[in-house]
Amino acid sequence: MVRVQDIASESKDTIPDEFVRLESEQPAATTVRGVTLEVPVIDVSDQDVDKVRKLIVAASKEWGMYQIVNHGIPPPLIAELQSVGRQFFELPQVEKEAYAKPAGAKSVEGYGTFLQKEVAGKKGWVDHLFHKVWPPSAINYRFWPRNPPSYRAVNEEYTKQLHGVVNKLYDSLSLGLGLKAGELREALGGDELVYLMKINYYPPCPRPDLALGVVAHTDMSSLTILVPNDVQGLQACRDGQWYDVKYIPNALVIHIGDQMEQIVSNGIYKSVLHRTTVNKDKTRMSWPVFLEPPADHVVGPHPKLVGDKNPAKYKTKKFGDYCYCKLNKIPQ
Ligand SMILES: O=C(O)CCC(=O)C(=O)O
Repeated sequence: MVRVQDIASESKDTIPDEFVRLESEQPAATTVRGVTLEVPVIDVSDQDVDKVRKLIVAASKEWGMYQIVNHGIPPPLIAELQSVGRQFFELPQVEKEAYAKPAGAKSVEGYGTFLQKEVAGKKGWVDHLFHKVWPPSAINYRFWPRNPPSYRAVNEEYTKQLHGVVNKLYDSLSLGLGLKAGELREALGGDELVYLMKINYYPPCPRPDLALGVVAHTDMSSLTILVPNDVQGLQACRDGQWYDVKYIPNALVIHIGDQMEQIVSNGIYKSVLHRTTVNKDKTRMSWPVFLEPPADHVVGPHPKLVGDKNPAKYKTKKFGDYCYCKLNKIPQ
């Protein structure tokens, strides 16, 4: 299997054709320059909890994306998470291939390239590693790197610290819909809610004007909590235009995903359309954790949010079926 990392190391001035995006997608032609999109930045340590909740709810309705600062996850832990992930991707290719997603596997877990079936056979300039980090019953350590040796301890500690942030966000979003604090989390899987870690590795690209990392998409998750490195690359779509999202050291980027928008909130919250660009000289990396219902968990508009005046706008179905349709571009 050829990885983008290999292609990048052999590409000096040009890139293979399959990485040249259609003109309608090329970042140079489609990015609004001179403007960094000011997605809301929310200080979640503010003692005024009502104010914080209202900011989270408003940002989830209007933007579907925001950054949270002073979230309580120690910056040295975030730096360690980045360091162990980077060390994995810097291992010799043969070592990384030991973690490759097995051919034909149903789960996305493992080291891989080219996840999506793309328009016109185009490819994204990115390799990735997926593995579940929570709940313990869902973890398959076969996909957790054993090298560097601290990889597991660091990821376990990050996951432990993430619970507080996750619960705070779900509770705020639940109250924002007029539900009780725990109800939204319960509707999305409760204690079985899956935390799926992904590491994106975007090697330097000689033609960042023509290529994309991850193509435009909304996440299938309910929420995504993302740590980027300091190389600019995340873009959000707002009113049909693409904008760079400002990098803020140690902030967590929050995306509202499809399960939150379409399913549980019946369209009240908005999932964000986003994509990533790549850099000519630097490696960009990111660590999204997708918060997903278990595959056989049935998700639909929350019964308390639908009625005669508010008919359900989305079908109720198993999360696994939702993903199958989305990945294979079958109408939901
Ligand atoms: O790298 C990023 O900042 C975003 C990654 C992303 O959207 C994804 O992996 O689905």
